[in-house]
Amino acid sequence: MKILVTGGSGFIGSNFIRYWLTNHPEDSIINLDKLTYAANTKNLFDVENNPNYRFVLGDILDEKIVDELMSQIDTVVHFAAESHVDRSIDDPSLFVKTNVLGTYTLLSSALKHQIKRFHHISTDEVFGSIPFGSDAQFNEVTPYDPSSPYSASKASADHFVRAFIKTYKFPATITNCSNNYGPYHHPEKLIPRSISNILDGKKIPVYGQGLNFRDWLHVEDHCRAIEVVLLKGKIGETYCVGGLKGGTANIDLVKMLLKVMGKDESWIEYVADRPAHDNYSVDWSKINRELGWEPKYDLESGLKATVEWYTNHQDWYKETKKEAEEFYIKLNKKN
Ligand code: NAD
Ligand code: TDX
Repeated sequence: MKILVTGGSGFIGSNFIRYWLTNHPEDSIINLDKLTYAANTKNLFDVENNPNYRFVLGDILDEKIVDELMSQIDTVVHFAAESHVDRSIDDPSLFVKTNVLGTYTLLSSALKHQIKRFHHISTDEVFGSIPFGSDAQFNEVTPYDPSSPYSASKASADHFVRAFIKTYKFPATITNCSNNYGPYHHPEKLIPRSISNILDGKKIPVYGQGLNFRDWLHVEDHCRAIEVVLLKGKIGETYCVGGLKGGTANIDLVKMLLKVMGKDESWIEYVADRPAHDNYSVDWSKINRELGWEPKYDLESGLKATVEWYTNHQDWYKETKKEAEEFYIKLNKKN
């Protein structure tokens, strides 16, 4: 395969590129990335000299660059997005541009160039929120009901992919996955923010009472899910991808992290809640039944490995963490 990866210098994209080049050395990858605040050029230092890898600095909204690259590849794996819910609440405009118009730009060019496969990476956040006390899970037929500007922009992008499939018989697949964690995760997000705060001698800010829940999926399990969909998935289909444990309350997750790091609960600081704060849990039985995928990582050992990775890579996050914490200070002053 000749793959165009978009947003390959971010968290999941860089893990995917490393995974794919290791497991499919016969394939080549072009990584189109704008290098926003969320990217880190150190994420792919070890593949930079791989002859099957090429980096192109550019925006998915730039039709000229996108058209030029589409003529050189047969498959697209589309990760590029503005990905942080708190930033979307602060200013939704870039989310509409990148996540909606950017996806549309890629779809039109891919259609024009008759590429063989377009795989769109989406999120469980498009389905809205699971009520407290319910053991329901999102699946492929759950109606869309986004809460944040971020999830609304991802839902809109998904609708365009689905409309292209129906209208033009466009060869696309979609995965809606739950919260990823693992190496190279930006320190603005809960798990890396918590670990790096502790390493820096600061408390962990928990929104509200910490009762909201997330379904944690190790990024390597996610990469294997994308792989199985690319190799065996049915064109036009959506697959939901989640972790082994299901919904875990943020406070329980933070306590697990503190235990791994040998700290007590005095390191928790309860702060103002996020507006429209959702709960997520994903039923991954379709991808299991039809394609044989299942997650391998249990949350306990996955978190232990992640704490170890961050402890050994404190230089990797120093600069990006500084910018992230400045963003949070600004956001708190506004609210
Ligand atoms: P990220 O924020 O870490 O990385 C996004 C990357 O996209 C960055 O490298 C950034 O520079 C690039 N990018 C942003 N705008 C661009 C543009 N206009 N043109 C080109 N490149 C651009 O994001 P992530 O956490 O790796 O998420 C990747 C994808 O997975 C996103 O589509 C996100 O919605 C989805 N997703 C993420 C999670 C998660 O837990 N992280 C869960 C479900 C779905
Ligand atoms: O400091 C914090 N304290 C806290 O309690 C932060 C940053 C978050 N939280 C809470 C809010 C959420 O309930 O932790 C949970 C996780 O928050 P984030 O790490 O911001 O992730 P989330 O909002 O769940 O979204 C993530 O998963 C789905 C990704 O950022 C999205 O791109 C993806 O689609």
